[in-house]
Amino acid sequence: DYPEYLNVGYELTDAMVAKGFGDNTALIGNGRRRTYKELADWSNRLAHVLVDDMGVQPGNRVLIRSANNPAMVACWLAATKVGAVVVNTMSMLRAGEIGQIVDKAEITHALCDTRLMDDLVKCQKTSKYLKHILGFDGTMNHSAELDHLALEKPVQFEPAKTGRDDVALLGFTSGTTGKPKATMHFHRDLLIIADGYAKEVLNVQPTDVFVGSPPLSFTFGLGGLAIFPLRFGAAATLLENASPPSLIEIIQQYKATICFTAPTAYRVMLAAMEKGADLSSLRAAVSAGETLPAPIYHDWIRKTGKPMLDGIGATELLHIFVSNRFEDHRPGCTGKTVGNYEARIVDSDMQDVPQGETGRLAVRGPTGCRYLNDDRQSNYVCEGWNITGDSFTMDEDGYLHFAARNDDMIISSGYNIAGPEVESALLGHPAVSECAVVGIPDEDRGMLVEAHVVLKPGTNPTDETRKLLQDYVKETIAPYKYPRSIKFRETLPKTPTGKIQRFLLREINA
Ligand code: 3SK
Repeated sequence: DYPEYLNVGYELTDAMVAKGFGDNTALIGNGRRRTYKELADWSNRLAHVLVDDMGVQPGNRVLIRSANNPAMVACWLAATKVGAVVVNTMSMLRAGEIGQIVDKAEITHALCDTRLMDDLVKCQKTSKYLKHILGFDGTMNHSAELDHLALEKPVQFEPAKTGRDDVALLGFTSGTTGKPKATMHFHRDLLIIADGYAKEVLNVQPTDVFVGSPPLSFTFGLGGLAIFPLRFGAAATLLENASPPSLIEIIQQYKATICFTAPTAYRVMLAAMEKGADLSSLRAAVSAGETLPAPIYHDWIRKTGKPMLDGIGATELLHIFVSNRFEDHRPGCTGKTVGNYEARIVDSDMQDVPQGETGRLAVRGPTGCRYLNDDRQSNYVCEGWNITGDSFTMDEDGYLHFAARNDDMIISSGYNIAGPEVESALLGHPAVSECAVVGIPDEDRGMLVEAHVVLKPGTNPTDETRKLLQDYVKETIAPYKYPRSIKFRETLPKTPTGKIQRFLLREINA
C-alpha cells in the first residue's frame, strides 16, 4: 500500500511533524532530549551538507561510522533523504574490516564520528572508492566540520524522489561464520517492518520509550531503536555503552517501556531486580539474536508478571518475522509468523517434512533476501523461499519451535542432537552462568557433544562439577544428549551483537 515514491528519511521525520508529533521526544542521548521537529530540522541541514559540500548523488553509497547516538540517527536520516544507499557500520570495526565493506559496497562517501576517524582514514588511503569523508561530533558539542557546515544550512530540504523499491540500506552480515555479505533493503521494506512487527506484535504507542543494546548498524538495532519508535511518534534512548548495567540505569531513569536485547542481558536484569532494581516501566521485553533459555523466560514472568517476547529475525529479511505475542506465548516456542510472512518446514529437497518433525525453516513474505553481488544468494533463496539456516519444528497449531541453527545440529552415533536443547538443560543448573554446545569430530561417534561452560562465581571448575552437570543433563533430557566433553571457560566468544560464535569453539577442536 505504499506510494510509488517514498522516502523513508522524510517519512520518519518531516512527515511525523506534519502529523502533529513535532513536540514529542524523538531521541534521547548524550543527556538530552530532541523532539521530532528538532530531528527533522537537524537531518535536513545535514542533508544539505551532503549535497552541497560532499556532492552526494541519489544512489551513492554512504558509510556511517559511529556508536549508537542521536548524531548517528540524524546522519542516517539525512543520507536517506538525499536518496543515498546507507551502510551503517559499527564503531568497533578496524581499517581492514571497513575496507572489505567499502570494496564490496563501492562506498564513495563517509560520515564518521571524529573519535573514530583514524581507522577510516587508514582505510581510505588504500581504497579506490572512498573519496569524501566528513567528521561529526557524536558527543553533540557541535565541534566537528559536518556540524559547523550544517549550522549554516536551511532547515527545509526537499527529499530525493526515491521509489518505494529503490535501495535505501545495505545491511552487512557476517552471520556467525565470519564472511561478510551485504543485504539490500528498499525504502518500503524499512516501513514494512514497523507496520508489521512493531504494530502487530508490540502495538507501539507515541508514549513508548525504547531502549536496547543492538548496534544501529545491525538491522535488529536500526529497527528496534530508530525505525519503530520514529514510525509511531515514540522516543528512542540511544546508548554508546549498552552494557546491561547501563541499560538498567537508563530504563530506570527514563521509564523505558520497550527493550530490545539478547537473553544474556535479561539474565543480568533479573539478577539486578533481586537486588532492588525497578524495571517495572518495561511493558515489552523483546529477546532475539540468541535462543531464549526457558529459565530466563520463566523467571521474567515470575518477577515482572509480563511475558518475554521471543522472536526470530534475520538481516536478510531485515527484522523479526516469527514472534510470540503478549497474549499468546509459550516457553521454548518462538511463536507464529508475523503479518504477511509464511513459514514452512522443509527437507533438503524443499519438500515439507511431516508435521512435528524437525526440518529447515523456509520463510517468504513482504521482505526477503537480496544479496549484493553474492553467489550465496541461491543458497539462501530456493524456489522463492528464504532458507534462514535454522532448524525448527511446527506443531499442529502452527507454532514454531526452534531446534538449532543448522550448523548447531550434532549427529552423534546416529542421533540428531540439537545443541541449544543441551544448552537449555545446562542453563537450568544453578551453577551455570552461560554455555555453548557444539559438535566436535569423534572417531567412534562421528561427532561428540561438547559443552563450553561459564560457571557462576563460587563454583569450582573441577571434575566433580563436570560430573554433576553431566548427571543433571541426563536427568533433564534424554540421556544420550548429555555433553560427553565439558570445558570450563571464563567467557564465550561473541559477535559484537551478542551472538555466540560457536564456529570458533568448533575450530578450537579442528
Ligand atoms: O537475530 C537476528 O539475526 C536478527 C537480525 C536482524 C533483525 C532481527 C534479528 C532478530
